[in-house]
Amino acid sequence: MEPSITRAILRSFFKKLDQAAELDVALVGAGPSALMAARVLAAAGRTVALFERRLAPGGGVWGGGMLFNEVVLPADLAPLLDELGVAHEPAGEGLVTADSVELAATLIVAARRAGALVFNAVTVEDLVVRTDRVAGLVINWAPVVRQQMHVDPICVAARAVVDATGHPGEIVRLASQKGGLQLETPSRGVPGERSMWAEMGEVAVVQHTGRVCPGLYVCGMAANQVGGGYRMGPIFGGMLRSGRKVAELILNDLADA
Ligand code: 48H
Repeated sequence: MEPSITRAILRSFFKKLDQAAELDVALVGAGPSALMAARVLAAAGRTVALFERRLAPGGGVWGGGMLFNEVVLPADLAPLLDELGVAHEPAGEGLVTADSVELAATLIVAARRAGALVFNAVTVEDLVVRTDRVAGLVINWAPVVRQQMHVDPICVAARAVVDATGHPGEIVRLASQKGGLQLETPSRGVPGERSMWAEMGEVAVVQHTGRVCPGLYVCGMAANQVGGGYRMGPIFGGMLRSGRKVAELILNDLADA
């Protein structure tokens, strides 16, 4: 039986990897904004994959606020939580709370069930570029990168790449520094996020979500790196809205192309 188990895993895994070799959308990171975006894009029929360096997708949701495993969301997102099946409780001031483990797990399942491929323990270490655009991702096993093994990566092509790497905003920096691409951001660079101002940060993260150069988009905390927005702490409405916004922009752009 053991050979059958091995072959079953290999066949199924390589079928997924083969599908990911040429994608409509490749998302770097699988935090809340990326998971939300992947769900919307996959539900619209696009081929989508998430590449996440950690073993567990979900990004910063699991830990709630300072490891108190609850997160806060604006009450107007209660219908979305109901649609996803995430329990929530009123918390005053137009807010609700939700169990962070339930939210993280649900966002992962929702993205998968919509048809998004998930590659965990995979680090995006570089971009595939052409003269004027981003054309794909350079990927390697996260433990290989962490151990600094001298192992060449492989690539996946994508019509749209999304930097959803959270606070570091790694991919946009790579595009401008190493890829030599001209950023369309207001500062033409990456000014970095600002200190805590929850209300402003929640709005800014959605405002700064969008295209940064042909083929490359940014969402979630990485968008605040690019736009110089405030941070907001453990309130996740902006992340979910940002993911939805980037997905809708990409769907429009791909339809026009
Ligand atoms: C593969 C990578 C790579 C790489 C990073 O940080 P995240 O949860 O992302 P967002 O932006 O959807 O959500 C941000 C939120 O969790 C948060 O931090 C908030 C609201 N902070 C507010 C505040 O004030 O602090 O997830 C990003 C994911 C992580 O899982 C990384 O491991 C992964 O991206 N990642 N994966 N290749 N090069 N870089």
